[in-house]
Amino acid sequence: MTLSLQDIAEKLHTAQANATETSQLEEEISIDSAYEVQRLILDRRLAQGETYIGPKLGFTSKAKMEQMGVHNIIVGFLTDAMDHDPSEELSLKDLIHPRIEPELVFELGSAVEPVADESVEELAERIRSAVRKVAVGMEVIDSRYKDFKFNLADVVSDNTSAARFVVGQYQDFPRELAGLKVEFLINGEVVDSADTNAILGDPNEAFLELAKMIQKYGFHLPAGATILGGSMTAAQWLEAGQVIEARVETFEPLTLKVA
Ligand code: OOG
Repeated sequence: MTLSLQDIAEKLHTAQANATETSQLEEEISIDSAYEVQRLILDRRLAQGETYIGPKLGFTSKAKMEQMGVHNIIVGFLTDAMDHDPSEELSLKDLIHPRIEPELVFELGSAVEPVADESVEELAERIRSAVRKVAVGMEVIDSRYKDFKFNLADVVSDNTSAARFVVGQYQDFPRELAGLKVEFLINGEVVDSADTNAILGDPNEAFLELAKMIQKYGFHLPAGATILGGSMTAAQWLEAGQVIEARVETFEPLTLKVA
């Protein structure tokens, strides 16, 4: 049976809503079609009352590319329903097989819309200068696919596994972001470490990658948008009772308790 893009969106949306895993796509769809599926899922989430709050980048670090076997930068969407307050315990009840990863989070001061005939570098610079705040964050990813296995078209269709995110204390931007030490801890033990240059060799490059994806796929950047820059380390499985901590030099550490 060949599913239409609408059918694929429905299958993935239902898997997410019911927290049940589903099979990888049998259909060979193009990456453009996979972004179309993602938009159809966003339509469903907006129709159920969620609000779009910004884009997230994925596979901006070698650690993540190697862990998941996908070597292209991807973008997904975030909604208010994914925004978890880190002062509250995270329940795993509505998730399938969640993992967590440390990221940098940017907050836009003013909206950025692409304009005709602008170069990708110009758009990247406008995004960078619209960013007002930056924080340490953590993203909870929860692939809707069985065994957390996917190819590029699968993961783009599945809104890049986006599930939840938490944001630490915002700092003013611009500020120095390159070469800062990163530690990822579970129950007080360092389970992975990196530095912020794990993101594209310099986290400021995230704006260029985002600009490319916006010109290609039309992601919106409203005023106040939240942008996730992608994980700096491999992701870790989440389990009940854990205390997860992301530390990035010069920022307040961010802690999340799992219920
Ligand atoms: C896909 C999402 C990857 C990141 O930060 O690299 C991602 C996945 O690993 O399930 O968000």
